[in-house]
Amino acid sequence: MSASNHRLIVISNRLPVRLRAAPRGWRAEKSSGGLATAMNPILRRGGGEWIGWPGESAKIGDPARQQIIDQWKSADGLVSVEIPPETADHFYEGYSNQTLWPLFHHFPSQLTFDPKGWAAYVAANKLFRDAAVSQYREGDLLWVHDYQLMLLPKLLRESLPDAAVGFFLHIPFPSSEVFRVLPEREELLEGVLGADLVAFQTYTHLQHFRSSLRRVLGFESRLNEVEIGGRTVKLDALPIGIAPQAFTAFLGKTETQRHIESLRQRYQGRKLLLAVDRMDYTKGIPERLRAYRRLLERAPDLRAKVVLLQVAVPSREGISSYATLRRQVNELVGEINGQFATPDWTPVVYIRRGISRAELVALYAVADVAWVTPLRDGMNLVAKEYVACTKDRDGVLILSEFAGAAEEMGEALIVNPYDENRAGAAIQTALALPEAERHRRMAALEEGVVRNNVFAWSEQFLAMLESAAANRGDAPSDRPAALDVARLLAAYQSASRHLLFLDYDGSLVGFHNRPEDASPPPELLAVLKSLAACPNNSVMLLSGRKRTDLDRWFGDVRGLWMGAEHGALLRRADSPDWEPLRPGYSRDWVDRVRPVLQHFVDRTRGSFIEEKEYSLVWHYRMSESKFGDWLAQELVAMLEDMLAETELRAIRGRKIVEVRPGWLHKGSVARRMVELCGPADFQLALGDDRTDEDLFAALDASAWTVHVGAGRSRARFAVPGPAEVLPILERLSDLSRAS
Ligand code: ADQ
Repeated sequence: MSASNHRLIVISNRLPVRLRAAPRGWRAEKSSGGLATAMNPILRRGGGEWIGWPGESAKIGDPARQQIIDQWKSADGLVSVEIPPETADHFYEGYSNQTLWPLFHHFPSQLTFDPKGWAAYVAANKLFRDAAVSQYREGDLLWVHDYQLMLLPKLLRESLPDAAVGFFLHIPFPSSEVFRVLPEREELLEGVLGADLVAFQTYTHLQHFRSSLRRVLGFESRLNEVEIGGRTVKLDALPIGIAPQAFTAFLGKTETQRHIESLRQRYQGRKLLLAVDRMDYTKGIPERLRAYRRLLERAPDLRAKVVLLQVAVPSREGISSYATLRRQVNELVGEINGQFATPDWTPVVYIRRGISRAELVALYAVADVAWVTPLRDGMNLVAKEYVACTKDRDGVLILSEFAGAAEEMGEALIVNPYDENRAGAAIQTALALPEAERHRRMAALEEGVVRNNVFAWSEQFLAMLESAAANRGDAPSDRPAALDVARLLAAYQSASRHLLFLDYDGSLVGFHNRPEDASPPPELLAVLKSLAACPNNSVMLLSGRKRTDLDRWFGDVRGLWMGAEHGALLRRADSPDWEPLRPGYSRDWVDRVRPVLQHFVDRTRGSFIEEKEYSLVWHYRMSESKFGDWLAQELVAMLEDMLAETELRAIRGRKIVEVRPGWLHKGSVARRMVELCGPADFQLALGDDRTDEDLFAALDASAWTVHVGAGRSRARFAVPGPAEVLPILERLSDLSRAS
């Protein structure tokens, strides 16, 4: 159990209980899902609460209904969110289940845009917000679940800025190509980013999310975090598990044993293939049935020796695509049985209803093979439940490569559910596996299921949430304050040693269409000479430019330190030579990356490649601005994938995309400079773009970090543009001369 003393508030679309209209009054049904099993002990211990929709919106305010809801609240800490029927329909069946669900499972063909869907989704998320805000007490942990509530983290952040908010997505996050189909893609991403921690079932989903942040919002993220509005949002992959005991405990019960006995008798001498699903098009039920039919056609010796038992619990029956699926499954079952059945053998046994835990556990215990082949699934708990319940570790799991579970259950037979031939062949392989092999695989799977159980999962999530919330403020405020020049001058004057880092393009001079045109004006050269000549000063010009540019323009400024190519090359104040930050570095990669950039040059009139010793740069300042920005976003996303295994990074600057080694940034060279020059009680860093952010980050918190231009930065201060910089440097130089 987590050591935390914080109270937990779980917020999910559904409560772990459900209200149902009965002929006379109301009925409450309990859900024994994995989430409820995991959360209940934590909620009970900390006096926590669970906020959700009771699953029914009829007759809100009816006294008998209200009585149940009040009792849930006082006895079990279950807080009902009342959603008016009209909103509930468009929110739940509409936007959640007919837009987000199909799209997130890579089924754009099933997508419908309900015109009232989005407004209802927003309205419903606000109702959840109101409920959470009314229950919240300082120090509580708010844990938001799943795709129905993607706007809630941001809504909570606005109402409760200091609250610890976590978000877990149970379903897959789709590839950015699919995600960006959504008209409301920006709002959804920004909604989720209101949380302190956003977690997914697998790294693949996490990577997809990061790629959408990049392509849709233009946000750069690291593997495990992203910064927004001065906050750090932690990102992680935390695969959900089951509560194994909640299943194994049933193995010993008389009722389960009775079921096991009767199943054994009924299927004696035959191999039982088991499939258990919610009736949903993502679960691959028709595909499985077709694979089974193909198998029976191709392997006549298996006929009468196998039985496929398909349990499908009805789900979302009000949605037409689900009704179509149901018909399709009915037909396939009828066809297969019609084609192959004999008086004493039915090839497919089809159960279309929910079954009791005892029946389910009995089926898991006796099945020779579990056939778990969703077309797409966030995780899939059936796979884990089967593993927990196989008796004497005998049994084989066939698992779809498109289930999140496949990423951690490598000892299963992994199949592509769309490949009917191979999926059927996997059954033959499973049935032919030697006993020792079956045991070996099942023991390894079981070990994982027991270790990575749902309690470990929730504890890990909550521990990470606490730490993420505690460190939320570590991200520097991204809105620097206007620079108070008088204070800067006073600090300079009262210090005895000064260290100055000056970026060039965009900071000391404005931009030119061609980089070679940006030569320094005489008054700038004069002030640099004067500052560099002062013995109490160490002044470094730190630029992304090539050394030849810097030599040509500043080679005769005595006493000036220079860093070329973001500091890959260093020229000391007392030397005309350049020394590399990493001697012996090989630039073999350039020939591989150049053609990619060339491809973008060919598509974008006015853009060109600049080749440096340590990097390649795509410049698009002269091309159409919106198109260029959009292509740059695409290019960086593409390069991020291509370069994932290398030390190279693709970085966006002002109207450029630069590819260079990850270790090469202004922060490294600034640290080296501090080592070489010794301590200074006044540090100033001036810069205008992304590359300067590394410099700002590397300096002490007391350094005068100044962002040149508008917009976000981790610098403490800002000035409007390069025009303001020269007069400041001139006044510093006057002070130097005066002292
Ligand atoms: P689901 O899509 O509901 O969950 P899944 O993980 O398979 O999918 O869970 C289904 C649950 O329902 C299992 O516990 C299973 O035992 C039970 N069940 C299914 N059919 C049943 C039947 N006929 N009778 C009784 N019980 C039945 C979503 C995501 C998943 C993710 C979970 C948890 O879609 O990918 O694994 O959340 O995060």
